[in-house]
Amino acid sequence: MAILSILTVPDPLLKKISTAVKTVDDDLRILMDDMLETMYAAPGIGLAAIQVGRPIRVLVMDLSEDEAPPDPQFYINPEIAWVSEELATYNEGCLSVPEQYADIDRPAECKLNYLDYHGTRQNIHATGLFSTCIQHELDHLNGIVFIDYLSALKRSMYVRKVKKLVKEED
Ligand code: GNR
Ligand code: NI
Repeated sequence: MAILSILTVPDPLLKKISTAVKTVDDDLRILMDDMLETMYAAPGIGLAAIQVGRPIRVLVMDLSEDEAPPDPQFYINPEIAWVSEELATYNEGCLSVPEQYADIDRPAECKLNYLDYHGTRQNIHATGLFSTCIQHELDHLNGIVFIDYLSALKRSMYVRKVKKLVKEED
């Protein structure tokens, strides 16, 4: 396994629309395993392939509690089939916008179709943090980062802070 480097805003790749996966094979599973390791090391609760520079429709997530055993989840070609009218607000963060947070409203619940680690079709009904996180990850596949929901002024402030942070790191 390998830890991959995570792109941060304003990297133009983060605006790219990711393309559907054609075949679920061992090469893809190697990438998903590396993404999971990268996400755990960050640490984060979700990661989209575009965040490690691969514009394909693949996500990994793990929402297990700190003390609980790991619960890795893999989503390939996820599609939203339904969203609730009711919204929920969550103070979101993003590994591509390190150390910055903002309250974002999203549908409280959603249903999706996807392929799992083995390429088998699955349906799921997501609520709570799971619903928020999967919608945040799905946005990445469509070139959207949570700061895109903020005012232009706030967004540029967040980008400036991230640039400074990244500069201080090297
Ligand atoms: O680690 C993450 N935490 C988080 C918190 C609230 C809402 C969404 C997220 S996802 C984020 C990891 C990430 O950037 N995924 O794309
Ligand atoms: Ni993110």
